[in-house]
Amino acid sequence: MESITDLAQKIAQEKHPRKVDKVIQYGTAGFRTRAENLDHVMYRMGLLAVLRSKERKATIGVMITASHNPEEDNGVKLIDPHGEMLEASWEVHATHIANVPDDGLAESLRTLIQKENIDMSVEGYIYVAKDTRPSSSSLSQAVMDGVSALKTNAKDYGLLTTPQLHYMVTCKNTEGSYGTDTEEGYYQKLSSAFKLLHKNVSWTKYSPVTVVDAANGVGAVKLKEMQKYIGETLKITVYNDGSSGKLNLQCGADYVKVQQKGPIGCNADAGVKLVSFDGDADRIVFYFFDKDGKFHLLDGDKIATLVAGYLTNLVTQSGLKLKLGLVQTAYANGSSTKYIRQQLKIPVACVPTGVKHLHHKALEYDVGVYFEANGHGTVVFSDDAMNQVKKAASDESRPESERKGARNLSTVIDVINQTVGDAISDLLLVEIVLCVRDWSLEDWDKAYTDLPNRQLKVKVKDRTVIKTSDAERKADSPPGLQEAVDSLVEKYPSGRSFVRPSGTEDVVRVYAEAETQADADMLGYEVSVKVYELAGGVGDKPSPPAK
Ligand code: G16
Repeated sequence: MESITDLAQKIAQEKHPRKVDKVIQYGTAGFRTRAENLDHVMYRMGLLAVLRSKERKATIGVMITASHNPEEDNGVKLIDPHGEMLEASWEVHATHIANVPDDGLAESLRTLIQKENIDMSVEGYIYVAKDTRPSSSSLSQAVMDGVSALKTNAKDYGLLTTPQLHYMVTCKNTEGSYGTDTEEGYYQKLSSAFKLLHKNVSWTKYSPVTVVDAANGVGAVKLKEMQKYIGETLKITVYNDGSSGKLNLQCGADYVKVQQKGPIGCNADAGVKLVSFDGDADRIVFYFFDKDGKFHLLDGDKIATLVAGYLTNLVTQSGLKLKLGLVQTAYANGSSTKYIRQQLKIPVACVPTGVKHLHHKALEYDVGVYFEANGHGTVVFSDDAMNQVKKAASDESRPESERKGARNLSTVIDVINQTVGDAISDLLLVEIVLCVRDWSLEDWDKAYTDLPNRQLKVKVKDRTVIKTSDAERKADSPPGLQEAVDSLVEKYPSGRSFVRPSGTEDVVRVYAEAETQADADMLGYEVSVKVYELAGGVGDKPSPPAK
């Protein structure tokens, strides 16, 4: 009789054969490449999700998205039981299963089952969702085929933002204590807490009007849905909503952050609160134009400082002794790190790119605020901190002011999607802080001034030749590259630069900051040339910045 793994292989060979030889790696946030090369990967990730689910004895999530990448790409992110990204040791299994030749698939599955000691009689369960890419439907079907090949049930949510699926997985695995695993449950929980915090606050400078560029992605659909629950409390206008433009093309959080300008279709008066999501709505950046038409960006660093400052106040007011910390990556602007240390006086850690690293580090604090400069981040509270807050909120022996602080903290916790960075939840959180502080975006922007910076991409033959250490701030290989970067950096006042291989695109990323924009642009360019020369650049050499 054929075993279940043999059967899974047979289905792979017949319906989802591996047609490409190129090895694909589980990157910063899962597999990501041209959609036409992903069918077999998706089928196999359906299989892998089932094994992970049986091993963890919990529901696992599979999100079909390539987030900020162009529409032609697609990808898959696997979600572990507590809504976090797939554990690193299983990323290795995922890469192996994704790349094994078709006729070796059954054997590889058996080896994995044995290695992880998986009890195949345990019933697994999988939650699946997808973004709005044209390729997402058939790729989602490939995942479902993988799940059913191992005789396991799945719930297909259809269209969701990535953070919504993280949320659903957590709700299911906490048996509802985190919330209800439905879209309505998500909107209800976040919007009720938001409205409660917004109530009875008066303002003169804050504006409850926000204009959102949804990157022509799934965030548009879901934010419009959220608006129904929020009502008049916050008036959201959504554009780049997928009705005409292409996903992430000249729009979205990544475009705005990297290009340091408004997206296509952005046509706002001075001071209007503007926001961009990315393609799967797990990133958010804010910006505005001042009266001289100058563009001001409030990125993940600024969001982190705003939120951390607010939470610190609430913790102090509640009288609780909770340790709050902030986590950033090398992309964090030097001015933000200085502000966090010197003004907010909050401990700050630096980890490699990828929310999985930030999330993990943030869990070391009672209240861990983490944000990548690109707008990807959230806040996590330890179980103990959540219990303390809940208890303090109703502890009659405490002064009313402390109870009020704890009550507000407890409500804020419900606005936050703690499972992963969530553009919709982060939007509501920022709105609360701005409203309570009675701040316009200009007021928020004044907290500190970013050092001018530039991000560039360099195409190389094989980006894995670049190996980094010290939270990606040093390039250990190829030989000579770090020395070259160091001597370039020395030429520029307040200069800083690093290079790292992207985990979502086939490029090497270069970051540079300096005291003036011209210096940051020149430093970025010079470092890019060194990458091109020393790391096997292909195509045109990087061109100098426009004068
Ligand atoms: C993903 C990750 C982020 C990371 C970004 C860019 O974002 O979740 O943590 O910052 O990729 O990564 P890289 O520089 O390695 O390409 P998203 O929004 O695309 O899923």
